Amino acid sequence: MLTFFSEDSHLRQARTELHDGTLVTPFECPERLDLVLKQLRKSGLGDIRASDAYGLAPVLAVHDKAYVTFLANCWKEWRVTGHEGEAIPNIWPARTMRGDRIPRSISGQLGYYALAAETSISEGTFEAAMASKDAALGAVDHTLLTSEPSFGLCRPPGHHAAYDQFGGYCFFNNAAIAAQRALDAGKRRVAILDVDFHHGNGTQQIFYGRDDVLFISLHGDPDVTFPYYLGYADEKGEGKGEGFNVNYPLPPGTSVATWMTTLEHALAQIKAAECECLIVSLGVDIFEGDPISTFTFTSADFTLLGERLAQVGLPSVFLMEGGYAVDAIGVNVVNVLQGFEQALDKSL
Ligand code: SP5
Ligand code: ZN
Repeated sequence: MLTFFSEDSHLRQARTELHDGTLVTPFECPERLDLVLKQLRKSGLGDIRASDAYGLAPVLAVHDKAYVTFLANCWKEWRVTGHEGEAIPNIWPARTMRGDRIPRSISGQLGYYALAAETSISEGTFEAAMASKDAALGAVDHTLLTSEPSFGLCRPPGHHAAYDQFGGYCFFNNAAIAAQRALDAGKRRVAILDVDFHHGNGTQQIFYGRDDVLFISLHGDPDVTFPYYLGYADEKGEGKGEGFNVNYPLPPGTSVATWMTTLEHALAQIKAAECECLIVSLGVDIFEGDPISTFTFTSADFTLLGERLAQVGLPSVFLMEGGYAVDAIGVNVVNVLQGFEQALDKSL
């Protein structure tokens, strides 16, 4: 399996994350990339290719233009207006305020375009977000051309990024960008299966009114887990998108047996919807050792997940999302991809 990746993904080097009331070094750190790359090389899974630069057109196919402009300019504007630290929102158009105006001030814009405050904007953030979606696009293009599976080593991750909002360490929604690419290349319906510990609120929001993308997510119950305000089981899509959004919220400590049984339900939906391509939002923060999550996958369980996904029998693209137990991140990601490849080989 080929991996697509851009060195510029290293350019996001934020120093601050608002966590439990203090500013800490972000969990979503550049070492994550290097550790996955190291394990990919060691595993012999396949070549690692530098992805092409695709520019902004595929981003603008799923994101708001003014939002993209905000991201491109935010760091510079924050600096020239005399701020000391990294750009962190501290006020929002909350329920009792106006949401119909975008303030001129960068502080006002930050709150307008943010859905969470843990994700600081820093020098290089926009450039890294561009690199990340290029990895996703390189991967999906390879799979569209060859029907072979591929891995987009995306960083920063994408699934929390909505049409015009960043947060949850995400800026551009890489899975949404890739799914739209597949549709534009002629696929009639694409499934996005989100296995990250957190609900993929951004992906859900982008496709909520559409029937050409089936979004299915297994995640920590938002009643007690980030992102709290989306990801409940009664969110099923709207208008012609009704029935094309499926959420499986699961309680903290959910066993792997229960998770895998839930996956069977998810895969049955993908089959029933006659999807022509599978995009996996691959967060390995379902690992038992993850520092911010509460699921119980062992490294060996990730192999079983990859094997099961191969049996779906669709052209498949894996895109990196979360996973913060850095010591194990390489093994956990590579186990999914190797499990997938080995099961494919067996089925031939
Ligand atoms: C892509 C992705 O996985 N983003 C996750 C963003 C999570 N951000 C907030 C996490 C808050 C975690 N609180 C856990 C408290 C543990 N002491
Ligand atoms: Zn996550």
